[in-house]
Amino acid sequence: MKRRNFIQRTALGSLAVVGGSKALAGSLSSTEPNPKSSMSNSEAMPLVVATWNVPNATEAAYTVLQSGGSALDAVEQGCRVEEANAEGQSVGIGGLPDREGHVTLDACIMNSKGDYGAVVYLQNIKHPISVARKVMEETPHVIMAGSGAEQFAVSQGFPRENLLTEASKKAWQKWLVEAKYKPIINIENHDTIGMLAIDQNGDIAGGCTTSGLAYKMAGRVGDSPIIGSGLFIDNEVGGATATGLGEEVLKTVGSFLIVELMRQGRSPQQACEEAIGRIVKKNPNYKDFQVGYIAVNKKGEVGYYSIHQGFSATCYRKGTNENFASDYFDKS
Ligand code: SD4
Repeated sequence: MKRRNFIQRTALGSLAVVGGSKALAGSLSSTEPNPKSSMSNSEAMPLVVATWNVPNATEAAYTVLQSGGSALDAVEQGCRVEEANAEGQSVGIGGLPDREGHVTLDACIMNSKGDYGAVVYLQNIKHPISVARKVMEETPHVIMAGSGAEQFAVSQGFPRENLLTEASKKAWQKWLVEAKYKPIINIENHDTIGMLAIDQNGDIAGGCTTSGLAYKMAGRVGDSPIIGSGLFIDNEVGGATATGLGEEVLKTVGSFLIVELMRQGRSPQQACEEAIGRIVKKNPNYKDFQVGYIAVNKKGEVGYYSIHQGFSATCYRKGTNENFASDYFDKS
């Protein structure tokens, strides 16, 4: 893994160069100054921010932006890096399967014009983010599902591949023996990739890609490919994307909510905190699951927040690729 220029920063701003992949616990309270928010527009662009600790993905996206590429191309290229990473067990190849051993992928992409494309319950295709883009650009539709989406992908030149790696197969077989159906959300590290980018023109795009909940019921689709839930972009305002227990993000239409809150004047940080607050308020059992959001506004300010400790965001701008530990609601 290439970790050049990769710096981990706590939300309070102390820096440590790291070679590992685990985020430091953050403790930024909403009242403390966010070092990112003070940047002016011109300093902040271009930028890319992604859920979790994914320096290779943000680097790929930033490379596109630096060479004058569009935010849309950047998020597609960035998401593809994690989709191709067989060691990541929550995105693309190597993703943990559903209860029946099938790896099913969800992804969506949205551009600065408000166009959107998504695939849900896609099997055997390694790059759902690129298929989602094809849905957006090559069809009159916005969402394609299951075998129809797979046929469409093949017709567009995507190869069929086995996505179930030995490691993920073993993990699934172990789970079968234990036979407990409980959604597994990794609250500590690499997980669903949601990515937002602002290009040199100041235009915003986003992508979100996942294999969904590990050992989900066959047919289950989460928030990640659903417009307004896993991702939303409004080029006049900003963008937001989600990771965590998709059912709760879906029920609160979390990413759309964040963008609308920013439209009403909230900062990205305040908007993410409000969206997490709505989930917590409705769920006395919030200790049992994680949700994390990231957001950017048109000024290039970035926010991120989660229910529990362990979530982080990777931001590449001004030539520096940094992982920021997220502040979180549950301090108990
Ligand atoms: C889902 N939101 O399918 C995804 C999973 C995820 O961190 O983000 N896990 O519900």
